[in-house]
Order: sequence, then C-alpha cells, then structure tokens
Amino acid sequence: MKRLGERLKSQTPCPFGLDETCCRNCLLGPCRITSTAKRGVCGAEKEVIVARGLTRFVAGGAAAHCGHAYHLLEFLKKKYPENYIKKRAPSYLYKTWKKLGIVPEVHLEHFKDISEALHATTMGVDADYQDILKWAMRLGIIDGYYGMYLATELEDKEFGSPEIKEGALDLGVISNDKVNIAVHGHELQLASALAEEAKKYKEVNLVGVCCTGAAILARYGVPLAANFVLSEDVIATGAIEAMAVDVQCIMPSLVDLAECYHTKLITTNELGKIPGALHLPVTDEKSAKAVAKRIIKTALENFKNRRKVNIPATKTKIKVGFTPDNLDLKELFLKIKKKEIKGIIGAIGCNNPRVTEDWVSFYKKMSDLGYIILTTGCIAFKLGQAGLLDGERFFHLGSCVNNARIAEVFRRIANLSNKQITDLPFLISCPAPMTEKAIAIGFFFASLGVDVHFGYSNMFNSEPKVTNFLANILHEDFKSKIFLETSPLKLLEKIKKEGLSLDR
Ligand code: BF8
Ligand code: SF4
Repeated sequence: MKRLGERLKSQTPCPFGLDETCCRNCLLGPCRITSTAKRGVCGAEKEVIVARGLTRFVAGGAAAHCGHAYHLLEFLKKKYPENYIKKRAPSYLYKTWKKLGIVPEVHLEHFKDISEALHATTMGVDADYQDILKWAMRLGIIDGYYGMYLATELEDKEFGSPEIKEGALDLGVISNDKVNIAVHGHELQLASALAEEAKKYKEVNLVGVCCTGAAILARYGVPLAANFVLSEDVIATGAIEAMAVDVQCIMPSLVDLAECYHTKLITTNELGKIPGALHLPVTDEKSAKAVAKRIIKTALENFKNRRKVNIPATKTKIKVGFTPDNLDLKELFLKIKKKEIKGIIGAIGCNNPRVTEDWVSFYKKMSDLGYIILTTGCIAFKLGQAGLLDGERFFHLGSCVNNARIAEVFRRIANLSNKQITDLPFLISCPAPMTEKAIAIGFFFASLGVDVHFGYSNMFNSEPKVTNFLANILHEDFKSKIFLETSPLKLLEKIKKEGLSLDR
C-alpha cells in the first residue's frame, strides 16, 4: 500500500483550502473566493470566510484538548474544578479577558463556548470578521486551561510528575529480539497501565509513538520510537507484535499497513474506532489494567507470526522530563535579567511533512545566539533526532498538552521578575503545524501576550484584514501577534530587525 510520503505527493493541497478562502459552511456553496468572485453566494466576504475557517480550526483543536482532559476526569471519576481559569491564569490577564468578556466562568461552560463558536461561524450568523476572530482568542484561552493545563495537571497528579532522565528516541529503539508493543496517541490511561504491566515481562519491549510516547518517556523512561510522520514506519519494521492507539493523530492507514505485516492494531478509546482493528475500550482503571494485560498477551502470542524484520539503526540519546518544578527558573530568570540568556523560544507543534524548510537548524542557530529552547510535541522529536535535546540549551517538556508547562514557565518567570509575561523576551514558534490543535495552541499563547510564529499555512496571510487583525489589532488587547513566516532565514532577519516579543 502507498505510504504517507507517496500519498502526500498524490494529494496536491487545494490552494483555496490552504488560504482558507474556500467556504463549505452551507450547500449554496462550497464557495471559492477569486479575483472575480469576491463574495460567497450568501454575500459573505473574503475576510469573513477566512476568519470563520480559522476560528473553526481553533474550535476543533480546543475540542480535542478539552476532550483529553474530560476523558481523564471521567476515568478518574472526578469533577471539573470550579473557577479553574481564575485560579491558573495570571490575575492581570484574567482581568483583561474578563473585561473583553471572553472567559468561561462556570465549569462545563467551556464546552458551550466551543459549540457557540461553531454556531457563530455557521452560515448566516456572525458576519463581523473581528468578532469572529475574538471567538478564536476565547477558544485559545479555553484550549489552554480546560484543555492543556487541566490535562497536564491531572496526568501529573494521577500518573506522577516527570523527572529529569536520559531517554532514547527514534526507530532504532524497536528491538530485534524482543516482543515489541507500540502505544500511540495522546491519553495516558491505557499507556500508563501498559508501562506498569510491561515491566513484569523481560521479553517485552514497550515503545511509544507521538504524544503518548513523549508522555510515557518522561514518566517511565519508555523509549520513543516515532513522531506522527514515522508512525507508519514503526509498523513497517515488521517487528511490532501489537500497536495500541487511542485518540488524535492516528492515521487510518495504520490498519492497512498492519495487515501487510503481522501487527495487531488495537483501538482503545470509544471515540476512535478503525474498521479492521480490534476494539478494546478503556473506561476506568480496572479496564485499563485488563486491556493492558490482554494487549501483552496478544503480542506474546503474535511473536511467532513475525516475518522479515527491518529496523533502522537510528537511535539518539536525549534528556527528558523537564517541568516548571524541576527547571531552575530562578537561575533562568537571573540569566535573562543579566542578559546572559537573550530569551526563551517555545518550539512547539507538529512536524508537517508538507514543510520542507530546515527549522531544526534555525533553532540551533537561535540557541547559538543565546536563546533557550523549550520544546514539546512532534517537533521536539525532530530536535531529538538532530541530537539537540541536551537539557542544557534545549529542554524537552513533553507532549502537546504539556505546552501548559511552557506557559507555566513563562508565568513563573514573570512572577519572579515582578513583571508581566508580555514584558519578557518569550516567543512561540510552531514551524510545521498539521492539526487543528497546533493552531489552537498558538491562539492560547497569543492570549498570554506572547508573539506566535507559524511556519505554515497561508491562511494566516491570505486576507489583508485578517492578517492585520492577527498582527496589529490583537496587539491592542493582548499585546501579542500571530504571524506567518515560512522561511527560517527571514524569521531570523525579522527577529534581528523587529525583535518581536523576544526584544523585551
Ligand atoms: O498533539 S505535534 S502531529 S502528535 S498534534 Fe499530532 Fe501535531 Fe504530533 Fe500530539 Ni500535537
Ligand atoms: Fe458559500 Fe456563504 Fe454557504 Fe459559505 S456560507 S458556502 S460562502 S453561501
């Protein structure tokens, strides 16, 4: 079967879609805005269509992260915390957001906000593009707190906070002579049970993939075999006896690939079923344990069916497990104050294979220039492959929901400095976004007053009014901007010339 790289080539991205200048919000369309068709059939102008598309991206991302936290609460049989944003956000920001009327006050109201954002952006509702983009900011805040913060906090409490340790990453962590089980996706409920259970079997080699992988690497030292881009390659080694998946960033193609090899693909979340895979849902601690045992048993029995194996030798040592609690924030703050460190860049998000620019060298250059790099998600994997995750200038803070840790580092350093986040030299850079979640994360950091760079797609730059809103109007309330820069060299020039939020 065709693999990701080949499918990528055979699917040329639709230029209207890349620009968000295509609207599919009703069946009078889909409408495409061109130089001759300046409005959709309903009369919606380009800026409304682009703003709606962007906001719906953020709504999708926020729904995924809030769903992650919600699943955890259900699993733990816990209730939503009251006034969560008020408790976690810097008070000056909370006041600003409250004044703007964009912060949910009551628990579960954040789900209503996600649904109301979809309501506002459906056909024939909100036609004020600025108003629509304010919804995106509101959703960014929701994504940050009721998604990333809450999920990170619950996982740390339930499964333990990560500790700084050495780990290994890349396909070479898959073992030639052991029974390999891969766990892929985002939530920790099953992954954690598997990590505990697998310890009992000398012949089992558990490896992680994507964000779940980053989360169990930081907590249990389970090696990280792949990020999203390499998730098919994990199965294609021919050495994976079972792969368990839950939600988010799981390619349906995995089931076809598993059929080409001997791998048993197992879905473990009610939300994410794939025809052809074995479905073993995890709903509580008891079922997590039982499913973990069953997966190990299935993998052990399946070992005899292994055929030709081809495991790349690629394997890198990295330092992992950094959190706001174990990083020396006082030292960081003093170094920033004395200008021994120029600032902190959060290198976050996906590793979209549509993006071919060398962003790894860009971050390396920024580090050489005196910046500290905090990193999460699939881009962190790329930095690890390049041997940069040394725990000295590059720090791996975990999965994408663990971007809450980066936000928390910013908040605590601001506290230590007696300043606001906005006054400090911080930047978020998401060079190769792929999912809606990556866009939502960007809007969250912008709501904190940090400039946010995206390296892809043109939707941030396709309509002058929307681009101006993201670059300038946003600044009035949030003191930040969201901007597109696809070239690492040009971003470097921009930082040198304009400083962005790093020049504070
Ligand atoms: O949440 S970095 S491709 S794996 S979305 Fe997905 Fe992007 Fe990877 Fe994790 Ni984050
Ligand atoms: Fe076209 Fe308007 Fe329908 Fe969008 S909502 S598809 S612009 S008619």
